[in-house]
Amino acid sequence: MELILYMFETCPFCRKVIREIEEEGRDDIEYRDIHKNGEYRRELVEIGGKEQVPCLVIDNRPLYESDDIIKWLRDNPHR
Ligand SMILES: N[C@@H](CCC(=O)N[C@@H](CS)C(=O)NCC(=O)O)C(=O)O
Repeated sequence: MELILYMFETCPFCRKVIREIEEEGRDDIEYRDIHKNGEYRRELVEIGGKEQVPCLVIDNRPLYESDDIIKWLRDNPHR
């Protein structure tokens, strides 16, 4: 499964999600910082339809909302 988190560093909702990822000790998620890379920003809008972070893209399907992302992470632990 391909997991990509679109984010930027100072976004508090992103930090909340990243804290969860770190607490779970996951290494299966690629971070794409939309403030550091314009290509990532364009990708996010193309995949998700809006420039809102955090967005976890799960095999090309966008999941917005930090609480929903955290719930998904807990429901789908990395093995
Ligand atoms: N309710 C959302 C809020 C996310 C949010 O407001 N993110 C800000 C950055 S800190 C953003 O992307 N704003 C741009 C937009 O919503 O278009 C969540 O919990 O994920």
